[in-house]
Amino acid sequence: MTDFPADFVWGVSSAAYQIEGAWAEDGKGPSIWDTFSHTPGRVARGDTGDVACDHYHRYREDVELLAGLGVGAYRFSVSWPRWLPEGRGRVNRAGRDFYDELVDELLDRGIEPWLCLYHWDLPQALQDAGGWEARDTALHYADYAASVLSVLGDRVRRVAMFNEPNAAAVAGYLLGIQAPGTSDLTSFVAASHHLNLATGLGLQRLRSERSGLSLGTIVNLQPIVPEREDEEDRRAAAVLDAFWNAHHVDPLLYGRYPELTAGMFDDVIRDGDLETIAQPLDWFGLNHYSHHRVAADPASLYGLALVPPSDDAETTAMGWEVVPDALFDQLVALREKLGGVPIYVTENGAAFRDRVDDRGEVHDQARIDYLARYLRAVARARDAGVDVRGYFVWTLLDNFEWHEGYAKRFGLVRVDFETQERRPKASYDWYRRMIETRKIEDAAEAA
Ligand code: IFM
Repeated sequence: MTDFPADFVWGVSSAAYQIEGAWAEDGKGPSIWDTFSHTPGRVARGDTGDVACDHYHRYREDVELLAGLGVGAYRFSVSWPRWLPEGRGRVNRAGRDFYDELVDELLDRGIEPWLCLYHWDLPQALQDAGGWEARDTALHYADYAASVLSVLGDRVRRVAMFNEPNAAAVAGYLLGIQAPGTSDLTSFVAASHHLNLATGLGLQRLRSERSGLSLGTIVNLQPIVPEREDEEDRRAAAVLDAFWNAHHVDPLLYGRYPELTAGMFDDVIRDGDLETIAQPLDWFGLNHYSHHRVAADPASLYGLALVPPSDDAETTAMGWEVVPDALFDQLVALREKLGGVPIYVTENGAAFRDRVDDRGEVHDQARIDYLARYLRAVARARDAGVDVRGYFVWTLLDNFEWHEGYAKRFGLVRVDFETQERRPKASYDWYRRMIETRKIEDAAEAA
């Protein structure tokens, strides 16, 4: 049985700060992640993205790995401060040339570039002016988007406005565990709204300036499960569902915030904002890994607490429960919301404690199993009528996993961070075969 059609898009995803390194080279300005990771105590073991996978210098080798994998698509993000060191105004020629060459290299190898305009590395200069709490940041974002596409738009068709604005808002402004490290409800609400406003303004701007682009945006959606079926836990789940999922879906699709939390936004919404945000999308990107369990807890921040998976639950090295059915459920639920907008799974994957054997090889069967099971959930959703048109593994290379540093490895390719040697894991061969055959069973047998 063929599980996926010939035109199904197979890809991998990455993010600038997680792989590029060269943090202060060739005119790049600092980002909030440079500042955050250079602040003692913010990132595990004091890791920073200063060098990361040194992709800035080794991108040709990495494109070679992509070509060997046989992917038809590669999602990468542009570092805003590499393009515009001050966040606005002057374009950094070397930064622009880097992405220009990357795009050409991909196209030369028959790989479609999927360009994401924002994967969390806001220019520090804009943070100094208020970051996402400031409305002007959304206006600067639209200018930045237009600048990037005025150069790359002759070769790049697929553009994602944002990667996971919800994670940027929750982790960066509510929990303060990621850059810029703020933990405040008012800041969170303002940042959430301005991220949405930027999405709408960016979509409007690109549509008005260029034809032929395929514009979408990417949200990390995880079903929220109440620990107990009582009123308190159900309410806690509804709050988290609004904060995490609905704040970055409902305004885009319906031009409103969810009823439960809409009142929080009264002070930041200006006339016309919701209409600006609710722009048509050519596609929707779903990043998905697991679900969250939540319980009411009056003693915790915002009256709710995440419940860790039980001891006997199957988990990844991130402590995330392995629940392929949650991806199926999420896709089915999205179909209802999106109407006819096609879906791409723009991230799915797993960190495991990979073992390197005597020959330097990594037989990461756990990752292969995870990917195969989640892909079955995608195939089931397609059979159930959900219009899923592509799947991107997170990620090609082991890389800088944000506040967790380098210890959490998600890659299909092992990176030795001392030498920068890249070595494909067994999952790389598995995914290559999966792409070749489009049959999950065949691919699993080959592993
Ligand atoms: O590494 C991240 C990525 O940057 C955004 N989505 C989740 C991944 C794994 O945590």
